[in-house]
Amino acid sequence: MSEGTAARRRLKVVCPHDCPDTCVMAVDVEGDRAVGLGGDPEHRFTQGFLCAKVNRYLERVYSPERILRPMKRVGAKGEGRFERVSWDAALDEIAERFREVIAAAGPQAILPYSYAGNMGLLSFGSMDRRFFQALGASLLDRTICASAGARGYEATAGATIGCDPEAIVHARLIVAWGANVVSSNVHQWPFVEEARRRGARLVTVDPFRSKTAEKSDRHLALLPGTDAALALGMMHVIFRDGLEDREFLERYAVGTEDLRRRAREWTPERTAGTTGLAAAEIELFAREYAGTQPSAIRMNYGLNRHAGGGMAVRTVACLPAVVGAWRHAGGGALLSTSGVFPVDHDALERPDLVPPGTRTLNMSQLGRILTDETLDPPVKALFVYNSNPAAVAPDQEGVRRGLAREDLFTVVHELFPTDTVDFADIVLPATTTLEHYDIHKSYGHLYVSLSRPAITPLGESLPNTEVFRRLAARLGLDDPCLRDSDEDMARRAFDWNHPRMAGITFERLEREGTVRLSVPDPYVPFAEGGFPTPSGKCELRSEGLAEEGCDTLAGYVPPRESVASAPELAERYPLAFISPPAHHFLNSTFSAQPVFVRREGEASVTMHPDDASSRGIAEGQMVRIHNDRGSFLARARVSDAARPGVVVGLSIWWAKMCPGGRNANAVTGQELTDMGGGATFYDVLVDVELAEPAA
Ligand SMILES: Nc1nc2c(c(=O)[nH]1)N[C@H]1C(S)=C(S)[C@@H](COP(=O)(O)OP(=O)(O)OC[C@H]3O[C@@H](n4cnc5c(=O)[nH]c(N)nc54)[C@H](O)[C@@H]3O)O[C@H]1N2
Ligand SMILES: Nc1nc2c(c(=O)[nH]1)N[C@H]1C(S)=C(S)[C@@H](COP(=O)(O)OP(=O)(O)OC[C@H]3O[C@@H](n4cnc5c(=O)[nH]c(N)nc54)[C@H](O)[C@@H]3O)O[C@H]1N2
Ligand code: SF4
Ligand SMILES: [Mo]
Repeated sequence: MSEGTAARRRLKVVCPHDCPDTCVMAVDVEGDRAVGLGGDPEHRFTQGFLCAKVNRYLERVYSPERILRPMKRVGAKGEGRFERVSWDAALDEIAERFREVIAAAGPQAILPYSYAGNMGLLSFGSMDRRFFQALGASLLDRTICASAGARGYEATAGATIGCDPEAIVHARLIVAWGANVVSSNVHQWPFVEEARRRGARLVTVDPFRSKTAEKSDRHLALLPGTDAALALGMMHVIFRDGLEDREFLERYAVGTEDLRRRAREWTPERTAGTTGLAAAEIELFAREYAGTQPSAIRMNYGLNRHAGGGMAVRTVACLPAVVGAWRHAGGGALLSTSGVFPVDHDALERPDLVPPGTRTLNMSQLGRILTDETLDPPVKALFVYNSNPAAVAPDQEGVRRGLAREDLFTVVHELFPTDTVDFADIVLPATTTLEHYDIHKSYGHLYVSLSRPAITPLGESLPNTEVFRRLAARLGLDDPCLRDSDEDMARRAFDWNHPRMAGITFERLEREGTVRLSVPDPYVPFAEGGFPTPSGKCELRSEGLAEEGCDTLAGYVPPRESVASAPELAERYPLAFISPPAHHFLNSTFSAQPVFVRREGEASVTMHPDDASSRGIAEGQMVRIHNDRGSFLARARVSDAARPGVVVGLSIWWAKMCPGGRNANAVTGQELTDMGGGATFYDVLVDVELAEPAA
């Protein structure tokens, strides 16, 4: 059918990006071309709109910059010069190089590197895992985002299950805690607004006056990494004044007396000293929190990117039990809804294929992995997909040194010529969500969705699943699961017999596209206890943490790099540096799309007028942000949106689009969090200096 005469049809496709909202989009297609796109008006969470980024998705799908054919490196590593090759030639070369690596150093010298560039259950982790596991490659611990917070939350509540995001309309007090809802969870915002129309107040806990803090009734600008201290200070006031929900604690929590004793040490004055807040602010917030029910704490991951990130989330997650907020619809805490979905990861990923004794490498330490000469076997082949480590991984200098190794064979499966692509030996073209099949859970709502292709893959692009299916065949791997179709895998993506899937079948999903999990509406998971912890209660003390070398009682683990905890380092680098998401970027996705680059302007850092003037820095000047790990250049924005002592560089820019070719991760480090082996992106001390001669 020619395009001109084709009838227009509307199809539903799921947004696959790493975002809690997991929107369903309505896509208008004529012939084989998508011509329009918007939010699905029938989806209760999407509510008919998309974010500023995905509204312009067709510009991404049909971008002239898109990688549409396999390519092979012709320039030096890092240069990004390639020539076209056929899929056959590309797959043959990968198979041959993998065979050589296996013969010389064993299969564990091969490392897959992926994260959540695509969160579809198939694209994120299915045939890829099967392939690398059947091959015997090193395993990757995917820690770069949420592993600390998830572990901390689970220690307290048992699973990443929290209050129903839609029920937040019933809350009377909403706390955005390390969460920039307006930018990174924008479909939660209408529910917050509705609650406010009904009289709720919004308090934001964030070192930076984010877009969400700007729109809040109150903003508590604490020092980075001190959230657990604030939570303990609140508990001090709550217990001291008898504002706790004694009955809830007695029936549904363990460790209350221990926590009460610990909180006694956290007087408002001590808490003020640690958090940089005023004692009166802490008193007021604690009483407001305890006295306003239902109260909902919407955490996101901002507070988990610190040395004590696991404990921070764990301790904040204790607050709703202390005040009994879990009793009410719209009360409690929410970090992620992931744990509500009975995903059958074993069926998707087939961990039974992993050869015994296979090592696991932590993705947050890629620089070390690629440059450590004592690693046995060393990593000789790297396969990157769903990720852009040259821009997003900490310690950029280390990562780049590793990626530049002449003896490292690197494959990158991508849609765009990212910083990481520049280091590839072989580049493979990937599809967008409009072009492939997938099935989705969400980490910010309670709906399961099926996503079917709306258009034929552009150029020679292929979905992740098909690339690994073809590679498995090329390498002669013969487990039948390596030949499963996408639909075969989607049919096994969930435990359909789980009570939360009651009444939901694959066929129903095929008919309806999106289905709410079979949980009460509103879902009030812990109104009568029932925490999925070992004790069945909310674990203010969690014995399981002892094995991980952590304090079993909720508490405070200070930042690794702060003026208080590293005074000697702070003499040279006195400013805390955080690099949270820019409104128009999604990690480093969209960071080269012209319309969003225009809207974000250029890489910048916001610093408080006091910190700027003491360094002779004025608005708009080019500055160098530096520490012992590295440095990058950015435009200075002088504003009290950053609290004194804190510098904020909204991220993540492609490094090659920044002056000097480095972004914020030039100064971040590879040290890990207290729990979950997570990255510590916001646990960083720097100094800032003028990078241009004074006017
Ligand atoms: N537009 C947009 N949306 C996104 C993303 C994006 O890049 N852009 N990224 C997606 C991904 S991968 C994720 S994980 C989520 C992340 O979404 P969020 O968790 O909302 O983002 P974060 O950068 O983790 O930080 C949120 C806020 O925490 C603040 N913060 C930093 N350190 C601290 C601290 O120590 N304590 C407290 N209380 N606050 C702190 C930051 O200033 C920021 O305003 O969003 C997803 N959605
Ligand atoms: N300084 C600093 N660094 C950070 C953070 C921060 O706040 N500050 N945030 C951290 C966090 S929370 C996260 S989650 C990580 C995110 O880091 P990444 O997971 O690397 O996320 P992106 O940078 O968005 O890169 C994803 C890439 O996957 C590609 N992609 C999309 N769909 C597909 C597909 O179907 N197949 C293939 N093969 N590729 C696809 C996209 O084009 C994109 O280039 O970054 C971390 N890094
Ligand atoms: S990035 Fe998030 S908010 Fe934007 S369309 Fe996708 S799921 Fe929705
Ligand atoms: Mo993330």
